[in-house]
Amino acid sequence: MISSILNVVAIPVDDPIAFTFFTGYMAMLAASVFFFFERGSVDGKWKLSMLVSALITGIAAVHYYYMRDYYLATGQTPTALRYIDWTLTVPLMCVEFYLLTKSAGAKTSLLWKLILASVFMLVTGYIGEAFSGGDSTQVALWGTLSTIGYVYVLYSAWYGEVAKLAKNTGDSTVIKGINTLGWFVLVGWAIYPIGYMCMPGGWLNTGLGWESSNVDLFYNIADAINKIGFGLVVYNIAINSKKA
Ligand SMILES: *C/C=C(C)/C=C/C=C(C)/C=C/C1=C(C)CCCC1(C)C
Repeated sequence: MISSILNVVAIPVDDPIAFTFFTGYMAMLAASVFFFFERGSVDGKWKLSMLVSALITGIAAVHYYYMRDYYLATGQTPTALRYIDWTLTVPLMCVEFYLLTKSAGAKTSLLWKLILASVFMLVTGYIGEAFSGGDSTQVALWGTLSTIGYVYVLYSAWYGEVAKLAKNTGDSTVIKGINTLGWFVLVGWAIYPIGYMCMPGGWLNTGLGWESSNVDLFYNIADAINKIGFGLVVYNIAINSKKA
């Protein structure tokens, strides 16, 4: 009664997914405030990277605010909100790679290739999630297509253009930082396909009987690791790299 009058949304004590939605929201918000204010204390050439870090976690915070409500009100996965969030934040992570390697001559064509690959990854993933209707073949097909986009970004960060440009910066802090971001893409980003395979028709769901509600658990944990982690790596580069 009171909760409906005041529009209070309670978090059940036995619902870890609701818990991660709320914690995720708070963590993203705090990270965003941190990156935004720390932007003022780093060298000028890193200010834009810091702002992008703040935008990534800030955009995520707003989406978590709504996703948390959606989940609590319906008990369903907020697929559309999730993918809107990712479609804005993942390209911004590509912008981070571009900004970090710009001093070594990164061109906007690199930025567009990374954005194109990540948008391809997300559009195909969205089709798989929103329209497969629990059909295993569809889930696997769209998941496989999506993985092609993922592998492109992964390759670029480890062996491709991003990795080569990082070396050419001649700045050991940038080289180490990009290497750490590469690990985030390899390990942190790999959590997402695990969540994806928990949905009805996914291998972990049909094969191992993992609950489909785990989709959001994996996505929420992965988002906190990757979005805040990326920002912290950038912050670390900004405060430790040699002054230009
Ligand atoms: C802040 C959000 C991030 C870093 C989101 C990353 C999302 C992925 C790496 C998603 C990847 C997927 C696959 C590789 C296959 C299955 C479908 C996806 C979209 C979950």
